[in-house]
Amino acid sequence: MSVEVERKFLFDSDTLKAIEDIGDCVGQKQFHDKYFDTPDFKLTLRDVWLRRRKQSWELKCPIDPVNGAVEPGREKSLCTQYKEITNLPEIYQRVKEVIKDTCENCDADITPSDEDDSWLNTLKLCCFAEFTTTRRSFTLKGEDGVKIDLDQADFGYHVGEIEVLVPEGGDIQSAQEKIRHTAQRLGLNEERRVEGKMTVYLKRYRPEQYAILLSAHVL
Ligand code: V4E
Repeated sequence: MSVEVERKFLFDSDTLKAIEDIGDCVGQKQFHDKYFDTPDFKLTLRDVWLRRRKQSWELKCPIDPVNGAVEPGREKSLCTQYKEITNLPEIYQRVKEVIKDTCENCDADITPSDEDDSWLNTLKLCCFAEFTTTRRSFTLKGEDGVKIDLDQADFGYHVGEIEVLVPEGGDIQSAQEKIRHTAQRLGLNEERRVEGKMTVYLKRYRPEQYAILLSAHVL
C-alpha cells in the first residue's frame, strides 16, 4: 500500500510551456473510471473512493484521522494525501468495514472476483460516476519521484496534478515539500485547493450527492 500525495492545479499554455521547460513527457494514455457507492453515500461520506479503472479495482482512503471520519471545519490544505489500495480482497474488507453499520449482507461468505461483479450487489454498491480521462504525464529534471499529470476529462474539465507516491511509513512531509518546490518552479500561485474531476462531475451530474458531501465537509 502506498500513499499518494498530490496537489491539483489549473493550467494554461504558459503552465504547459513551464512544464515542458523543466520536464520530460513520458507518455499519454486514456482510461475510463467507474466510481461506486451505496445509495446513501456511505463510502464517499467517509471520503472513501472505490473505482474500477481498466478492469482493476482501486480504493482511495484518507490517511487521517484514523477512522477516515471527516472533521467539520478542517482546513483544506493545497495537498491531499490518500492511501491507495489495489488488492481486491483487501478493498472488499475495507469497504465492508466502512459500511458495516447498515449492511445486511456483510456477513455473507464471499470471495470478490475481478471477473464477477456479484460482490457489488451483495454490498449494495452502485455506480454513481463514470468518465474517461486523457492524461499526459511528465517527470521533472532534478526532482526525483515527482510526476506531473495533465488530465482532460470527457465532460469538459481539465486539471493538472503534481504527485509524489510515498511507500507506507514514508515521509509525507518531504513529499509535500517536493510538491511545494515544484509548484514554485512552475509559477503556480493558487492559494486555495483546486477542484478535482470528481468535484466538478458531482456538481454537474449528481447535485444531491455533491450538496451532501459539501455539507459533510468531504468536498
Ligand atoms: C480522493 C478523491 C477522489 C478519487 C479520485 O481521486 P483524484 O486524485 O482526484 O483522481 P485521479 O483520476 O487524478 O486519480 P489518480 O490517477 O491520481 O489516482 S474523488 C474526490 N477525492 C477527494 C479529493 C478532494 N476532496 N479534493 C481534491 C482536490 N482531490 C481529491
